[in-house]
Amino acid sequence: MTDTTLSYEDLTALIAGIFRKAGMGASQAAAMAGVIAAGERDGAKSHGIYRIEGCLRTIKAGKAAADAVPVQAEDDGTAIVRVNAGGGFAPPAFALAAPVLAVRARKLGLAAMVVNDCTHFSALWHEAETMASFGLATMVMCPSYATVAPAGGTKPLLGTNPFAFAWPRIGKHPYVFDFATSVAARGEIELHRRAGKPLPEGWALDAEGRPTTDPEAALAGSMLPFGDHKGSAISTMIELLAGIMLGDLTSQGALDRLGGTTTLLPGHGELVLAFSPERFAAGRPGDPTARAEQLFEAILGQGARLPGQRRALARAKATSKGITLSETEMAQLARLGDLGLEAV
Ligand code: NDP
Ligand code: PYC
Repeated sequence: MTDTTLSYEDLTALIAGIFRKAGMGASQAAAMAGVIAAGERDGAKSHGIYRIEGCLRTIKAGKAAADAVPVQAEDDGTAIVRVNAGGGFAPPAFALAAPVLAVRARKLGLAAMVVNDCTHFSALWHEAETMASFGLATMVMCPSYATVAPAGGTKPLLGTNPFAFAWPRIGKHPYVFDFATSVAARGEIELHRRAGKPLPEGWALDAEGRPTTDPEAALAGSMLPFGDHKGSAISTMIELLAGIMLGDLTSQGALDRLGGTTTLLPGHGELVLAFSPERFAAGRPGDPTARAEQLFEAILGQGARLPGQRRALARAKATSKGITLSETEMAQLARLGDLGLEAV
């Protein structure tokens, strides 16, 4: 098997071509491709190229609109910046409203982006890092589809509901954490299934509510929240804030909208909260940027690593040496590019 090594830009162009073939406009395809290529570049494979097929299947099933153009709601000058993805994917909607959110958060100290009617398939660190690049501390969250049992329960109800946070750092990769509120992302279960590997214990229950390490049984049963009642409560908070509060679907609603299948990607809303550390700290002693660096140094000083550090290293390596894909992966990209929606 011969591997192929590509630059981030070349991989982005290759993926954008696939989405163009599937009916997307140039800017939408570029936003989608950038996020997926970034997953490969940063060693975040659960949200890399393997997600493309799911996106195409969701378009083909009529559950996401390839030709949707996101629309920003009329600006009412408040802290809420609203963008409707029009039934399309989240990355083009986020790309449209991110600069507006940055200006609003700097002006008011705190502002929120509400994305409605989007299909969200990607890792959230992309959104968090983008806002940190504007010098803003950021929280991002969205529901998913009902695949996770609440702590103490045995049936899927909550989503894998990702939650990300970024703190901007001058001249350094921001402090970013980003995780599913389930023990693992569903993408990880699918990657274990494809590799024929058992799951670690404690990740999932089978359809009868018994603990399982079989990925097939886990996909048919329910995943578990991380940290028992703690992850379960954070996941529920995400259903409330980024589902119900936004007048959009919960994870159960997103699953129902798909007719109960998780082979397609879920449609719902997304919430991005951006904070200006300078505005919050104004008039108080100490510079928040310098104080944050002292905290990071203290963490590192104990031999611990910062979240986001592994991705930053993977990115640095991919930027200098390229992104390596297997022959099978390259063949699949070629097939998707040739056949478009016919491939799925
Ligand atoms: P991981 O468990 O892989 O990583 C969680 C976070 O913890 C990362 O920020 C990671 O940083 C950090 N981390 C890991 N190990 C350490 C360590 N030893 N010390 C310090 N920090 C550490 O994430 P998940 O599998 O839970 O989620 C993977 C992705 O799936 C996320 O990007 C999430 O957004 C996405 N997702 C998307 C969904 C959607 O609906 N769109 C649903 C669910 C998940 P680093 O990256 O540097 O290793
Ligand atoms: O990995 O859990 C996941 C996921 C669901 C939707 C997008 N990613």
